[in-house]
Amino acid sequence: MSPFILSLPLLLPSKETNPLVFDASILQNETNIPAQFVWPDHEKPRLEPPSPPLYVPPIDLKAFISGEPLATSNASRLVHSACQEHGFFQVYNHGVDSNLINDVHRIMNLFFGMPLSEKQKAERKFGEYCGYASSFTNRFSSKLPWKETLSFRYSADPKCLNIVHDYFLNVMGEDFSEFGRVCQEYSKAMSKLALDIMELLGMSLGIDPSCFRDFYEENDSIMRLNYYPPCKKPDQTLGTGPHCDPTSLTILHQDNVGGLEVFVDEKWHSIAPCSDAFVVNIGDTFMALSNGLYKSCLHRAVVNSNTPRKSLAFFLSPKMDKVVRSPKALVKYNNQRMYPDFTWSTFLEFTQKHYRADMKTLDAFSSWLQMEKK
Ligand SMILES: O=C(O)CCC(=O)C(=O)O
Repeated sequence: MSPFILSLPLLLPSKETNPLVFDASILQNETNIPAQFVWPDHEKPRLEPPSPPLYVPPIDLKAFISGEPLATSNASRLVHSACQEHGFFQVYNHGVDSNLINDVHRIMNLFFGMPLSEKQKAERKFGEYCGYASSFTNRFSSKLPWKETLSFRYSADPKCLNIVHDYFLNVMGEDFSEFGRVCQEYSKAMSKLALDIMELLGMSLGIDPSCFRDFYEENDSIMRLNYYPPCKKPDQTLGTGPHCDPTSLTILHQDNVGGLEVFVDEKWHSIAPCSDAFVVNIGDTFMALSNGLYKSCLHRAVVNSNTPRKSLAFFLSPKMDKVVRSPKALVKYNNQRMYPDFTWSTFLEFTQKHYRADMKTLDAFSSWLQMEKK
């Protein structure tokens, strides 16, 4: 057995007691990757020939915000068709300072470059969604993703002004004050951007643009830093397995390495990196809010043999107790409500107990809610 698997036995031991851990600094040089990271043949990525890129319309957000009628209707039209088809688009001229984005990439290099024992000070506990995790090893015993992540909560509630900074200080100590400050600032910028995008989504659905902006004003979101070490067998594994985001809206910044893929028309398509733009996608909760008009689509990340890859994902979510209920104006399209009312806290709990690596989480959750109500 390879030395980087720190605990025995090889198969997943009892969840709380003895989780597997991997040390990326060793694992990235292994030519035989551990069986837990080898995905079944039908799910292995086809790296050659590369999947054709997906067309994700670039939206000039500044032009949209300016309110200029032509720019506004163009943006709204492009977003409407992309979200009906697959739920992915890109925004540029978004107003987020490029120095801030570079700062997050810089601190990520520092964080993930630290020895495993240091990173483990922030280790994510079983059943929690915040903290450092390598490969979700305490949740699954097979099909492990080839990545390390650091996740933390962001809240736009004015009572939680320093929530991210405080998190870093509490779990990592005073030396991480600068990390915390940068991540706090970045999360705040993402929250602001998400609210602008919510206006655009509202307009594209033909409803009052303030409707969704107001709904997410005090959002309770999750920020995740993804670090994908190189892998000597990139055709055997996946950095992030196929999944739909249960959250509302994801705003992703990827470095220039590439690896994000989306499942459209029964094929995996890449989304080329663009450092000036953010990739935006609809999550399950917004799909419910739009009464199923906008799609939450299956996506994944592949890895490569030479270059580490980084991505920053901001997962917008409503305040925990807000009721997710599609506005009346959107019900007329389908003549019925597609999903029962729910709160994000119930859905979050459900996803932690009943993980599904397919497009059916929202359907399974809806059925479960209806059963509970009977
Ligand atoms: O890294 C990427 O490109 C995708 C990340 C992702 O899908 C996730 O963190 O849920």
